[in-house]
This record gives sequence, structure tokens and C-alpha cells, in this order.
Amino acid sequence: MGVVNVTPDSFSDGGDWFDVDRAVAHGLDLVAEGADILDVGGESTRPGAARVDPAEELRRVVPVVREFASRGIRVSVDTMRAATAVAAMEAGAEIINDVSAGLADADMVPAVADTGATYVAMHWRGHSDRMDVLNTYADIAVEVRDELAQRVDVLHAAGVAHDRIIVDPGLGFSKTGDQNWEVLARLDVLAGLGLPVLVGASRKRFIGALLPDDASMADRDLPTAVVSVLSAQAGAWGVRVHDVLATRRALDVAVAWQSGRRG
Ligand code: PMM
Repeated sequence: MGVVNVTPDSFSDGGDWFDVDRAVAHGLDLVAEGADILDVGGESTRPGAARVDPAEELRRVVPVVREFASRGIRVSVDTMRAATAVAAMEAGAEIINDVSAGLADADMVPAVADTGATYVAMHWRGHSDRMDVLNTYADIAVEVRDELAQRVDVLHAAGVAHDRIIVDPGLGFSKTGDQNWEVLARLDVLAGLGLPVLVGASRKRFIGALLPDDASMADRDLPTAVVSVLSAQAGAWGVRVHDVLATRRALDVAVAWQSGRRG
């Protein structure tokens, strides 16, 4: 899954793709580099970020979704708002990627049921302005799994089909650097839910913490690609990344290694 953030202030690529034409061109590059899905978002979730106005989020996201969908590209919309999700589905999105797993907007779960979307439910404990203080866990891998299982129950109760649900541990959301590594080291616990798992480690602070202080954002792409391979080996269904090319190449190596032949 390649990230197309149409935002002026995103965590890791903020401002780079902040207009429709540039966002579309960037997404097409990501597809050429091997992305299977483009994840289009109009609201930054970086730590401390303020909410974006709903009308502005729609204005950013819908034309970009429509353009990709018209070219036959699988699109997910990265939003916590039901209205944005519904508009994106009407514009051709297939997947709703909700970092709040329905907790930020009471209308989201019914909207997922109504639209028949595939839904990414990410582990989330609160909005970006306060998520960093919500990181107390006794056993993080088990609590992430159990809190997501509750959200899955809510989705089932609303009529969302089991085979339309994907779960995501929400790396960096209400988690310290070491807590992210613990979740990754025990990804099998989350996989125990029996649902596809999406991993979003790309360029996050805990990846940067492995690097020298003066390392750039782009320096985070190699370690991100390694995390992509290790996630795949741990059974992940997908990885959400900014630098698709590095991850694609790394995954190609893993496939060749495992199959004993190229491609
Ligand atoms: N991370 C970000 C945004 N959306 N969606 C999912 N499913 N999982 C994530 O980990 C995730 C996400 C924040 O990262 P960005 O600002 O670099 O895009």
C-alpha cells in the first residue's frame, strides 16, 4: 500500500504532494514502482496534529481518489470521518482505512456496513493531540489484540462481513518506540484474530530512532523496507509505505529466497 498524503503537514512527507495534480502524479509513480493499493489521506495524524476541517478534507481527497479509481487502481481512503469515507467510496475507493477503528465518528461503522467497503480497523486510543499520554499497557500485544477484537465485534454487530475487515496495530499511535518493537516482535498475537494484518511502520519516529541524529527522512526508507520483509514473514497481509520501490525490491528478494527462484 503506497501512501498518498494530500496534506500540508503530514508526519513524514508533509507538503510534498499537497495539490491534486502533484498527488495524482505521485500516486501513479508509486503504482509504477509496484504499489498494489494507494492510500489517499487528507488529514495528518502526526503526533500533536490538529483536526482538519471536514470540507477541506473532502476537497483534498475526493478528486484524487476519483482520478486513481478511473485508472483502475485500487484505492483506500485514510479517514476517520464517515462523510469523507462515503464520498470517497462514491468516487471509486474500495477500502476505508480508519486509524480510529470507528471510535472517532459514530457514523463510521454504519457507513462501512452500508457501503460494503473493505475496512481497515487500526488500534487507536485517542486523537493525535493527546495520543502520546495514552500509552500505558500491562501487556501491549494482548491489549492491542483485545481492543481491536472489541472493534471487530462492533463491526460484526453492525453487519460488516468478517472477510471485509483488516486489522492494524497502529504503530506510533499511543505507543512508545519500544512498545512499537514489542508489538512487531509479537505480531503473531494480533494475527491470532484470524484477520488480515496491515503494518504501518514507514518513516515513523521509532524507525528514525535507530539512525544517527542527523539522518534524513529518506534515510528511514531502508529500515522501513526491512520491516516490510519481516512483517511479511510474520504473516502480514500488507504494509503501508511511503517509499514503495524500496519495499517492493525488498519483498522481491524475500519471495525469491522463499521460493528458490526469481519471481
Ligand atoms: N499511520 C499513519 C496514517 N495512517 N493508517 C494505517 N492503517 N496504519 C498506520 O500505521 C497509519 C495510517 C501516519 O503516518 P503518515 O503521517 O506518515 O502517513
